[in-house]
Amino acid sequence: MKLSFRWYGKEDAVTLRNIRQIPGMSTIVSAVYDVPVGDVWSRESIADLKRQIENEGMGFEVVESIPVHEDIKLGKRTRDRYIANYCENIRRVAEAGVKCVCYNFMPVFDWTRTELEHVLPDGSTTLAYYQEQVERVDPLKSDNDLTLPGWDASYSREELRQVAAEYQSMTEEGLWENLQYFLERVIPVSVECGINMAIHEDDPCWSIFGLPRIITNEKNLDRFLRLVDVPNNGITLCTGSLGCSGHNDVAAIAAKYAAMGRIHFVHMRNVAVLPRGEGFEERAHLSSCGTLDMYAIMKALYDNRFDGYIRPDHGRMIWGETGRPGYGLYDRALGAVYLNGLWEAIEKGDR
Ligand code: CS2
Ligand code: MN
Repeated sequence: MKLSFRWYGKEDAVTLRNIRQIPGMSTIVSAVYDVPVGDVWSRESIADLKRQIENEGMGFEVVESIPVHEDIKLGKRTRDRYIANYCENIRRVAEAGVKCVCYNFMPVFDWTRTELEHVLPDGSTTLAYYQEQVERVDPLKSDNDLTLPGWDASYSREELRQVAAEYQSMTEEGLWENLQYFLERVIPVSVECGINMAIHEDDPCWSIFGLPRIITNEKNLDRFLRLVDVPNNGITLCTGSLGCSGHNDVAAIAAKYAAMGRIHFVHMRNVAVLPRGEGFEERAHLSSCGTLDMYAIMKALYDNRFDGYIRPDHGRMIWGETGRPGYGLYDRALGAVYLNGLWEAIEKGDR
């Protein structure tokens, strides 16, 4: 495995020097964050990221994310222009030495939580999703002033309502068709440039606000991989996104797709799944802190010869740290060290 860490660029309170000091850290996961979704990234911005990262002795090999414009997901006529821009971004990051691009295909909302600072018994704070709170928020009613943390702040309330409303007539099948249209155009470019495309599962992995979500379980991942059946069309295995539903056996899923060579990137995160569909809380990486067996997942990857990138996913806020929800330094660094430990033990146990 290649240990990696997400960095939000110069604006990030976590510095590249901080990250470099985590043992075993080799790769930075980043993106050009200051251009609107759908635009072409400048070569200068990409080169600048690369230069900063390499100056700290690490590599810039994973992009998370090149976001997919809503017009592509909606299948609008304007999508071809955005797909052309997407392909151009793939070419440009490939020129800079990037090997893997993470993205998602979730309508309107990326990850959704209802609390960003849920206090755990040890005084740390974490991201949590309570179904009952989600049900009280309906983004389709413009007179409803409730919002959820993590929503794209670039949308005004009214724009959010409008874009969400555009999906009302779309079925899951419609979204599948638009995903296929996108992949049929983008994957050949990624093959040509030697980039592995890695779709991120929907987070959480079920429909919210009546919007379709399709990258949610093993059956749908099978279908996804068959849409364009080449190795470059692969997945980001996000353990927390799949694992927040008790129906997904994450270790079995890891084993299956690693054996097929279709996992290019892994997000390791532990969650506590609440009973009776009440939701989930993100927890420390250690298996005993949540529902997921992190050892079993790492072993499944190892046993099936996974050799892609892994990063610790969201961390809690601990030791008084404040910052970007899920993306502080301390708990993610603890996560990285834990992943190193699991991997070393699995590897040596195998000799
Ligand atoms: C990330 C996502 O913070 C997170 O939960 O995993 O925002 C992720 O970057 C996107 O879904 C991938 O496009
Ligand atoms: Mn993730």
